[in-house]
Amino acid sequence: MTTSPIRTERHDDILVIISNNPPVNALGAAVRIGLDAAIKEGAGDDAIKAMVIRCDGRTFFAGADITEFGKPMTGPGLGEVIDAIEASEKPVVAAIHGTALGGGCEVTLGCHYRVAVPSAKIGTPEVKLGLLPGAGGTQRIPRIAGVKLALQMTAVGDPISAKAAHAAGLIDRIVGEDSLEADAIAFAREIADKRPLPRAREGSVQADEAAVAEFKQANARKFRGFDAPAANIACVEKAASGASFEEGIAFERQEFMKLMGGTQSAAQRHLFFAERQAAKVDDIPAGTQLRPIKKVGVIGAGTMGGGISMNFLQAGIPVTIVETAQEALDRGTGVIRRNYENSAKKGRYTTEKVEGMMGLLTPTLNLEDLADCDLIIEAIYENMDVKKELFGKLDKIAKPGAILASNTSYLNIDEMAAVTSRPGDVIGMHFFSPANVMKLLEVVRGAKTSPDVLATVMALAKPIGKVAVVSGVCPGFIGNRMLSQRQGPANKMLMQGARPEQIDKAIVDFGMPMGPFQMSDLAGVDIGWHRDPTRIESIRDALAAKGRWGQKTSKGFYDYDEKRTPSPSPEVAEIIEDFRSKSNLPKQDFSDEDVIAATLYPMVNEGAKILDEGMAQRASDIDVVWIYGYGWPIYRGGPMFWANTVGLDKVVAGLEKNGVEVAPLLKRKAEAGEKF
Ligand code: 3H9
Repeated sequence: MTTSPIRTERHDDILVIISNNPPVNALGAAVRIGLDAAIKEGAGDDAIKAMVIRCDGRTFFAGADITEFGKPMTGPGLGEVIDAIEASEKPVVAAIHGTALGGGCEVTLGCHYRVAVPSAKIGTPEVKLGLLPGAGGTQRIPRIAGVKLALQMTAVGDPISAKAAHAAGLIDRIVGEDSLEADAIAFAREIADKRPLPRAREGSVQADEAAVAEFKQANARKFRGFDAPAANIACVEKAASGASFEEGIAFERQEFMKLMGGTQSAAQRHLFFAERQAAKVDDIPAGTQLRPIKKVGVIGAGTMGGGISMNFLQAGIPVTIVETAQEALDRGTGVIRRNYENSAKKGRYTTEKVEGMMGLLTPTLNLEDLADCDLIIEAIYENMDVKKELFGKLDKIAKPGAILASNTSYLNIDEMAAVTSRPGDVIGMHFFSPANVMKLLEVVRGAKTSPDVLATVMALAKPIGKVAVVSGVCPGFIGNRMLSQRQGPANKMLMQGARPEQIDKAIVDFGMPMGPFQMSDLAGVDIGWHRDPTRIESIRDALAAKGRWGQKTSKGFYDYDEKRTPSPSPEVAEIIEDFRSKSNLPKQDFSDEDVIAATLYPMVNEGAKILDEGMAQRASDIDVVWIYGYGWPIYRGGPMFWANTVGLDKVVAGLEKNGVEVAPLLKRKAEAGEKF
């Protein structure tokens, strides 16, 4: 027989109910069964006057056990357990540390009282899994804390601090950081005889239609495409509608089940596990000794170098930043300071914090100053010869054991490693622009990269707020290699009569932040152009020759006004028509679905090749790259997950129809009825 994760301890007249279910005390079946039994134990014992629920380990219950979702349920449901706690005739006190999240937060709301340590956080992040708090949270939070906070907590899902929760009535007392149990027991004794017991279900909610309208408007952009926020809002509105608690709970259940059965929640739960899985490198043992990274060097103070530096400064790691000219160095450090000061204006940082971070930055023109750095990242322009020369120099300057990294977005890491005497210390760290904002870090493992170097860089991602994914060495790595498959079909559709704005719109409606032509305009139409205005072989050449270089010249595939609002360009339409009339491709009408199939299926196809070649460890890693590096809609779970939902046979048929050679792995999986 397995032992229960729940145990009880008696402290005279107080029963302490303790959960020990590492790593995060998820509320799985055994925990629910144990909690239910412990409450009955307290109720049935005349010597017990009150109960305290607390957790061992790093956190209070972090929610329902997500791995149980979609499986048949055993034991009592979480809602039933919470109802039993609330119905208890003896007071129950939640003693919170770490993060009381989702179902964990809902357990506390079923308790009659809540105490927490100052560092605790409380929240209902279910919306981030495409769900809603389905164990009474949407009905109890507004009854305790009002509509406004309930909307924020459920539909946005960010946890709040113990202090904020205390102010809102969600926490009754903040107790000592190191004396949670003793203080909770003392609190329980204080209130043991107080009646009536405060029960959240008995509270009433003040309707606040203005707050709902304002909230919806303020978050419209953030919620675009997602189903769960609206369901969370509807539940809170139900609570405030005068409906009884039971009616509210029935509505909550109905909405929860709808979301749980949908593709969006499946996609969002997939991402939750994919993100954590990505951090693991299959052939590197978990306990691998890491190299200490106490000081970082960044070469290049341009947009990338500056953004990369900011990540480390924010994490409290000193950075030495190198440029070749004083002016460029001053400009780069000036931009970093301005970015921080702007964040401070928005309340994200205090001025002291800004000064503290700037104090960790050492600008220099001397490459030799990198000699004491544990990690050196080059972020200079993409030219193999120049990078090789730089790695040769670094090899002589860097101290033994220092990690030498390149931020290249497509060049061969092995070639750079080969010019050094220490190829095992060389690795790719591909940050995405803006590097201080985008969460993805593509870590490129060279043929000779040592396991401890890879493990160190993977572990470094967390403190600097990145999600790391390992890629093998291939042109463009995982992300850009797949992206390169999108432009060709998009251009081909232009030649068949589609308009840039039509293609972009279909892709934006799908949920991507921008379409291929909007992206060209942002990146610069002239990037990679041969720079000969008389040589016009493509639409791109024609645009570049006319100075239509994108947003930076206020015209590219679109015309831009002074606020950078794009509008379709008659000149571009003419250029496209000119090319189209000279081509022998038949004119065609494209539906949005045609655009999606033509542009995104080839990306999935390339993903299958990447997987087959072992350039990505797993399909879910590819999904993480696209969600955190390119803004693929989270509710579609990434390109490989999305392909599964479309049906791999349909993807294959679409590729064949468009004359694309189907990747063998994709074909095999489709034929076998398998998924990625
Ligand atoms: C819910 O509650 C629904 C109810 O309203 C209604 C029910 C009817 N379940 O993140 P970490 C695993 S929905 C199962 O690396 P950290 C995680 O996969 C839930 N497993 O640690 C990882 O495993 P591995 C609402 C879970 O310190 C390990 O724990 N709650 C769960 O960086 C460590 O996780 C949430 O959405 C779970 N609920 O962060 C909270 N949570 O080591 C989700 C974690 O094998 N969790 N695992 O890769 C979190 O936000 C973070 O894990 C937390 C810790 C902040 C708690």
